[in-house]
Amino acid sequence: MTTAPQTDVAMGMTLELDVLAAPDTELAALKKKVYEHKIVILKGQHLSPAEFVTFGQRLGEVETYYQPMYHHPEHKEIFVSSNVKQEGQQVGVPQTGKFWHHDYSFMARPFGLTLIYPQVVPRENRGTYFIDMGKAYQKLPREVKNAIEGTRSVNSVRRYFKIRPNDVYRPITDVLAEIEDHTPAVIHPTVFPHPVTGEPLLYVSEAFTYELRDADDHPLPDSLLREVLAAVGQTDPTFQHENIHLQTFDKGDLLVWDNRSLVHCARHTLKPEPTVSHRVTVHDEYEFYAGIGTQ
Ligand code: 7UC
Ligand code: FE
Repeated sequence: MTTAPQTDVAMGMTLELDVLAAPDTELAALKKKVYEHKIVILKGQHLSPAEFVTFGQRLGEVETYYQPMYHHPEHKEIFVSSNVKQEGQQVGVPQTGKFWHHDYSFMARPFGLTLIYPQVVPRENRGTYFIDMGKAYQKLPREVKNAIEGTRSVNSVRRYFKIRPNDVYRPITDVLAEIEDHTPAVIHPTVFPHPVTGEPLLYVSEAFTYELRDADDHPLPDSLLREVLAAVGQTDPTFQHENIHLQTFDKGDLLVWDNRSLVHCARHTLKPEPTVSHRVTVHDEYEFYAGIGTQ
């Protein structure tokens, strides 16, 4: 384990890999590259939906999204983000993830790896914004680091839960109560070491984190959470903050990223362009953070 900040490693690298035929040793090497560079772009992929799921299963335990509305019609393991109708039918959900978040941080056991395989790539506004929350943590002012030491973050999907077709005509209080019942707020450490690199990671997001609590479970002033989110770049409406990285991709690219280290935000398209992407999410062989679920 190293605890040194990885300030000299650039975010994102490309790799050529036959993801189905590669031996397990190469998949282990791929994961090491993901933990080191945070994003790996696998070029020139031609995978069917079933093969994409198989690749995910080769990397670990695939997590199926908790809401069926997002599922690929034939492969529930694939989360579909799409604004393109198929035979007049909506498949998956349009406009997903247009807010800074870690995937599944509102769940008790988030996953370490997110895989995105774009199917229809927009011509103009392609790409996803990322912030490396390990590097962002290193850059926090000392007094902010001190103020959040030993604190915990409280996370909920409630602000970004999507109204489902069947929710039409339901009283909003029923929908809100259902969200709290099915996905109650969860508590994670505000900072935890990456299980592989040892790098301290700041685990808060503008979308899902709604409160910080001290070690005795007392809420901290909202101003501290707002200060942290602003300092790392998650409240910059221009996306010009120095921590923000725009990762572009082409058709045939398959992105694998470190969902412990990175927050991401889908690009706000200026024009409504067709966009479809398939996502598979994977628990790697490490605990999300040491001791998760035992507190
Ligand atoms: O519709 C969406 O943007 C889905 C979001 C609330 N959750 C994605 C995730 O994996 O956390
Ligand atoms: Fe996401």
